[in-house]
Amino acid sequence: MIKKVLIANRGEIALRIIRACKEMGISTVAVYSTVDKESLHVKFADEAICIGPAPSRESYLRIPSIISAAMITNADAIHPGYGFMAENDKFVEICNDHGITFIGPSADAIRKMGNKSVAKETMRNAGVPVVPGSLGVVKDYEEAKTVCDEIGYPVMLKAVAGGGGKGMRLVESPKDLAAAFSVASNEAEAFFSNPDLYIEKLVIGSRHIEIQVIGDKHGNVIHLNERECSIQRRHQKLIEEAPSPVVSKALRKQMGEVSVMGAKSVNYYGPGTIEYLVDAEMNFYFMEMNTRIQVEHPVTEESLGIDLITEQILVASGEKLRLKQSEPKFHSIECRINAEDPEHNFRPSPGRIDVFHVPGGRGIRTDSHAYQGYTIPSNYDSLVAKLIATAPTRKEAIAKMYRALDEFIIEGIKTTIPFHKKMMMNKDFISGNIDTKYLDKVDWNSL
Ligand code: MV4
Repeated sequence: MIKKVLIANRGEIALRIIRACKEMGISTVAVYSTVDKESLHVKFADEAICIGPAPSRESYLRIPSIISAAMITNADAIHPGYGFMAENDKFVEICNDHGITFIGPSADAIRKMGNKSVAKETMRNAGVPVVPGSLGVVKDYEEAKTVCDEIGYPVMLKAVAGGGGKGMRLVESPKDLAAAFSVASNEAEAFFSNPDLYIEKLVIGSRHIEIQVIGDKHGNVIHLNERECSIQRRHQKLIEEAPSPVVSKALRKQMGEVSVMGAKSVNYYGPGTIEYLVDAEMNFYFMEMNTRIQVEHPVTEESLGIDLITEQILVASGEKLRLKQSEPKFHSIECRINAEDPEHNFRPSPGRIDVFHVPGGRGIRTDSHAYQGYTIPSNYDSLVAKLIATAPTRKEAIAKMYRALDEFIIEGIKTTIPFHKKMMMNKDFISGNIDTKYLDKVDWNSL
């Protein structure tokens, strides 16, 4: 059993992991950059080690510093949270080489899912529906032309090393293909040091619905239903919920079953998420697999009454899965409260929080590393808090969320609270009539 965990992350997720460890009787080691010295994850961990200056490259992304911190403190495991080291297969191998348990999937599973074209082929072979397109990488314009003429326009050129909306390009007609192919390939080389592209037919009017899976090291994998994540802006999710207002029991079963098959095909263990595009006819297509715990994991937890981080640590230490697959028991919604000004195009608004009053009451959960007097640094993401409202029905969860947003008082910085209050009153949101283009005319070429 794991006795001491180093948390290779910051912010709310670091605190979330520390809380789970404490409840499990596991010691915790926080790492932090100089600007994060006053953050709650540092204050609440049993030990804390400074690993460098503010830029992530020199701290949270610096492998030797993280491994040294784990060795010095005798940590037997590292939890990567999300972002930073979470999907770095080399980091997993380095942990293994040092006898440190990486709390997450194998390096091999991360590598397979990290290459989006390999991931797609792997999923297709496992019986997961995929968007029609090229079989693997398209090596040049000639080959691209053949594929596109066959599947028909519009098409999406996607970087195999991309993901999360990075490295995609829409091509509306054959005359644009040659230029788009070379630009996309050059950009992919510049951004990801890998020029390889694959091609898909454009799926229109789509929703983003994802399936949570979890596996153990004994080959067991289950799914924990879906999350609806269609309220996004520039590929940043703002609202997530579980279950989706549009997924039937039958569709949930079907999406869940193929997701389990897909995860099993890469011997997946730990929590993971399989993302799907779902079109207006409720056809679903594999997009990508996230081989980490995600920001929005709390809505799955609250809809089922479980603790995913606890289960993640248990399976990492070799225990058999003890969760049982089951239908959602509650409806849970998460609003991401970011230090951004929704009235000015969501521009970042870091700075000192002068007033911080957190809402409470039945069915309300606030995951946050912030407090009154804390300064949101400008070096990292802008997440200040995740507000999660849970109730028996979606209608009640929305009403509860509105009430909690109204109680949430943050002064000193601008936040996305006013945006969320509008959304909770929006008739399209209330009716569940939302797709991924709801918030922005999709800027397909933004990298
Ligand atoms: C697509 C698509 C339409 N057709 N692929 C964006 C994130 C990345 N994981 C894949 N993405 C998309 N891939 C095909 N063939 C539309 C998107 C997309 C999107 C997907 C989910 C949520 C929001 C989105 C916003 C814009 C584009």
